[in-house]
Amino acid sequence: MATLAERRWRRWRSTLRQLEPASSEITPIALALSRRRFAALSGLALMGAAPGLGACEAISPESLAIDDPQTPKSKATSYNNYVEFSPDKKAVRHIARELTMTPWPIEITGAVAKPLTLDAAELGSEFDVEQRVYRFRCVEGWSMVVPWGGIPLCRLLERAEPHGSAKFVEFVSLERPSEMIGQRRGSLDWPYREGLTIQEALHPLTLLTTEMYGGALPAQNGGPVRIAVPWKYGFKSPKAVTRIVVSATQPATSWQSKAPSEYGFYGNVNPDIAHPRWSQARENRLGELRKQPTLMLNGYADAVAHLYAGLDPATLY
Ligand SMILES: Nc1nc2c(c(=O)[nH]1)N[C@H]1C(S)=C(S)[C@@H](COP(=O)(O)O)O[C@H]1N2
Ligand SMILES: [Mo]
Repeated sequence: MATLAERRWRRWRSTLRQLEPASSEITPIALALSRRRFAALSGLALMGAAPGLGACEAISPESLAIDDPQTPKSKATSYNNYVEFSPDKKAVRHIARELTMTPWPIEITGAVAKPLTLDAAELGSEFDVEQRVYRFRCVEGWSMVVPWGGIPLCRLLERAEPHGSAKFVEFVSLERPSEMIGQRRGSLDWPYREGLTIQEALHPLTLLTTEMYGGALPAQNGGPVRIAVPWKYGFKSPKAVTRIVVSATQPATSWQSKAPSEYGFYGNVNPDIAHPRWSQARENRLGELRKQPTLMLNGYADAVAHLYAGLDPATLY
């Protein structure tokens, strides 16, 4: 009997074969950056092609344009998954108002030559803030289209100079039960933790997000700083990030630890692979009555499918 993970992997493998025939493995950072396959695959502009570590690829704005109408701000900021505050999506924004967002130190540490700590308030003066309209798909079946503003995560990572052994990046959210009243309950093992492979973390679509709809990121949406990874289910976009840890080993993540058969480490959007309890083929945009088809890798397959050829069968969902 094939396990659930094996069955899921088989379906992923056949999907990926169609999308991208060549194979790659999780590689050390230097090799990942030398590949430069992202630009070739997606037709995205490759700028500042410095050799070796620290070359962050840029994305041309045209390649990011999407036809989908933006979700009204009132919807995107009033229906929130944020277990640190409440399991009630409509209550989150009221409770999250209590969160003190200054000061907000963000530490980049672990397998890096130059660990650094920055305050969220300094990010906008230290780095260029880019505007990105992304699709966002929750694993529960609702979705939205949001104009975020933020800094490509690779810009921060390059400043910290990851070691050649770096293979993963872990994100640790705030733990402050005095304000985050949901943390007084053991619904998750606090703090909320998420993670990406180093290639995913360095991918130019991965955004350290500080703005939404042209203003500061509200507390209920993860302010002052969250991650946005548009080709993955929403739980892979952690809110209230305070620590970014580069490591050689795969970090344990909150949802995977809680329900490993339901939420994998990768969490990639795939309409062909059902959640054990519901189909993922369709989604409901916030504010819309009808459901619409979910796109492979949330519509970002051309840009990211190459990241997933040849991965460990047991983990790719
Ligand atoms: N720290 C933290 N990050 C989190 C969550 C959470 O509960 N805590 N929920 C995740 C889930 S399941 C989703 S769908 C999105 C929701 O983001 P939104 O409220 O901005 O729509 O945040 C993700 N990031
Ligand atoms: Mo979610």
